[in-house]
Amino acid sequence: MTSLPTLSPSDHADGFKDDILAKLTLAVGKDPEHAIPRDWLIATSLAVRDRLALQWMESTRRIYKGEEKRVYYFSMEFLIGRLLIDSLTNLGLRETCEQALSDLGQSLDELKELEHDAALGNGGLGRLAACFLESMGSVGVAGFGYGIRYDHGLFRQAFDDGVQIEKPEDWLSFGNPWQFERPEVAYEIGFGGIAAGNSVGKQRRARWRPAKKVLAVAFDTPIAGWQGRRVNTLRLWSARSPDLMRLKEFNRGDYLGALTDQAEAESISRVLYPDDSTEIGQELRVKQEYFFTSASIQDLIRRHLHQYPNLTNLPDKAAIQLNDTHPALAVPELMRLLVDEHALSWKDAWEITRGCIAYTNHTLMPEALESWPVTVIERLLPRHMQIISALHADQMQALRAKNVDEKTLSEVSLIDDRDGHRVRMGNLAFLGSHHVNGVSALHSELMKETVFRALHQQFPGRIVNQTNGITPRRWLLQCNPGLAALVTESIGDRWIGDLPALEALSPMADDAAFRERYAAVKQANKRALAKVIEAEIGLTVDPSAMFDVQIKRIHEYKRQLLNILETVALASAIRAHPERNWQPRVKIFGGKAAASYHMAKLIIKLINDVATVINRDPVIGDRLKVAFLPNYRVSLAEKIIPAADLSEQISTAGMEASGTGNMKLALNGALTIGTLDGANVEIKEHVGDENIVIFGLTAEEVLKIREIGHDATKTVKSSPILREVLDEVRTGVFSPDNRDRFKPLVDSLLKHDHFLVTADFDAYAEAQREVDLRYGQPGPWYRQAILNTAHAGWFSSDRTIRGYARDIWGVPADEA
Ligand code: 26Q
Repeated sequence: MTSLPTLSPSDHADGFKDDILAKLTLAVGKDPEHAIPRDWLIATSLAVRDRLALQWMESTRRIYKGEEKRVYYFSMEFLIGRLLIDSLTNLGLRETCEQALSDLGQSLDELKELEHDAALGNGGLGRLAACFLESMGSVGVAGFGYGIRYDHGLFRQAFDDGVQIEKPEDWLSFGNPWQFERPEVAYEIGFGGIAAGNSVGKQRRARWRPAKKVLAVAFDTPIAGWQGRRVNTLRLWSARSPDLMRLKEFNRGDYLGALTDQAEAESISRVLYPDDSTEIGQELRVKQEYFFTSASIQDLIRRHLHQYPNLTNLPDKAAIQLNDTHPALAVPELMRLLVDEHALSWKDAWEITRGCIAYTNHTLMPEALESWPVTVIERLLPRHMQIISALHADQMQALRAKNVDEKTLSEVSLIDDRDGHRVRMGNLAFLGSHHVNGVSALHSELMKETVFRALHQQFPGRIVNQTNGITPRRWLLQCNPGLAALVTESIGDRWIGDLPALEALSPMADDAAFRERYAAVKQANKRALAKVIEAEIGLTVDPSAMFDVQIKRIHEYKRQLLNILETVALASAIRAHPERNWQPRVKIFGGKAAASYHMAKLIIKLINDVATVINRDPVIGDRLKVAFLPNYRVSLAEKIIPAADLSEQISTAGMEASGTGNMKLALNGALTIGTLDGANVEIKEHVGDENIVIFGLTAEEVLKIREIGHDATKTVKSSPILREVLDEVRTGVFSPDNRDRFKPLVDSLLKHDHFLVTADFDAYAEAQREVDLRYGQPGPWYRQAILNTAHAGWFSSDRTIRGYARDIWGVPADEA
């Protein structure tokens, strides 16, 4: 069948050149003479898309013919970033395209910067979904991503006098060359109305007559796996009103009235919710969740029935993975379709549902576990509430028959009857799944001991672990071409599809010549980042200083506060003894706070204010600089990560489910300073105790301290350095314009310190001095940096996907 031509690069480049010119004229409608860079970008993307489409058709046909089991990854978020370099790399066309563009007087390096990030996600969970799609293609799993095509992705972050300002994001404003609109693939999604005739006989069949309907229209994006072996589909749903502009009203002259229905329907896919920490418009969030879940299930059922006579073999042909509880309505929706629409018995329907669905948990924090008021579900989805109630009754009956105690019953219940009645989405997802997984070894164990303790006892073996991973294509090959080239020259290119092959670099960690070349790559990356810092915030930094990086969402549990407080302490120490041999550092921060997360926004302001004071202190000079880069996003991560020397992974132990930035930074040769939390534990095991700096309380100690109550005031009293730092912050040293600005921050730290910042402060400061000592010896430093790269291979998302394929989905995957 169709395969990529393997012509010599220049011949190939000629063909590519013609294609780009054809796209520019015929699709973009521009004369090359007058085309602006963005026109060239679109023309190039369309030429790449053609090549992608051919491979895509082939993959789709192969899946269909082979009757392969399909994996459906349901996720509210896909944090894709840019696609041009990704597609070019995976199709093996990057150099060809570079050549073609340069023949046309254009530069791929410049054009690629014009592509908007597809920022359809908040952070780790969304980026994981994107890495998984790419890895499924790379290891030969027939994967489909299902999600929402938000008109507006995650807000853009700007700083106004150091305060975070949220600006609307508009990734579609210049069109999206990667998508294929499928107006013919559309499903009706109902809301409200009544569900009549529950428990018709034993089968509990019913008829739901929704009061309102919204259309879900499909948009497909092809996602290429490594070497284009397989191109999978990301199908995102966009909301439309089914009766465009209610013609009757329109004809009667009520133009605005006719448009309101349309506006209301379309609001469902208008904007991505920024994080869970906000008091959100609950109804709209539930509508979004049901909207994409229902459309996706209808779609996969239609596809199944196109190929097979009925739905009894659905679990053999379709695996549904729920990315957190956001799509947990898949459980009652699949039940509803099987029982009400396809006339299966309740019992058979339940077996099929549980046979298809599996659920990934990403958080243990009680406040982040989703639950919705029964009243809201009843109003929006009356039939689903009936089904949830019936499942609840079944579960209670089965457990009572086993004489399970009342405490366990209330823990495993689908309905929380404490503060008003609420549906617990975690328990619903757990009950409706054949497997439930955590995302790091520690996290999966803690799931069994905390949130899902009782459910784990009732269903032993259901919880499994699948430690997260990252795709080596984006997070080494594409973002760090210098290091990728050095690695390939040294050990060949096998690592790209088999990351553990990096292990072959280990012996070279002791080779002085190799170290120097590795160091030269890092230096070049740091010079490039220094330029970005200069351009973005006008700060000049010395590329030979240690680049110390904390990039992630701003959250109290991630403890950016710990980092900035220690920075304040370091600044004081430098000021007191400028004559000492200080190890120069640049503290680099990046990350967004949810718009209504007051404390997180205050931490951003504090970091920026501390930066202002430190950066202009002539006594401190180049010994310490602080740079908070605005609008952290995938494309900025791709510039920071290759330039990092030190990776800050300092969450309160037991709170970070896994982390994935920690893996990206280690792979690119940054040393981790971190707590024994999430996947840091496994990173330590892989890179070796001597190539990581661990400090602070363990998860077990955290649980214990919280039980007896942590006395922050006492801790601060016994730490003179911390006391001085907090005094400075509280008395307005960094906020001369408003001396009380950070008082609430310090007061809350002294009163609650829920995240144990004070408890870990001294240990953290000591660990930082250990890092300084190590950085002062370039030989040993680069040795450990190289060993981090060499030993990080296990954290490939290819490994993770093979794990899911084997333990959860029951589908074959290619060996490396
Ligand atoms: C929930 C309800 C209403 C509105 C928003 C939300 C919501 C949105 C996003 C809840 C959670 C999220 C995102 C969670 C997330 O990114 N978790 C991270 O997942 C990563 C991948 O497994 C882990 O590595 C991180 O440790 C975890 O924090």
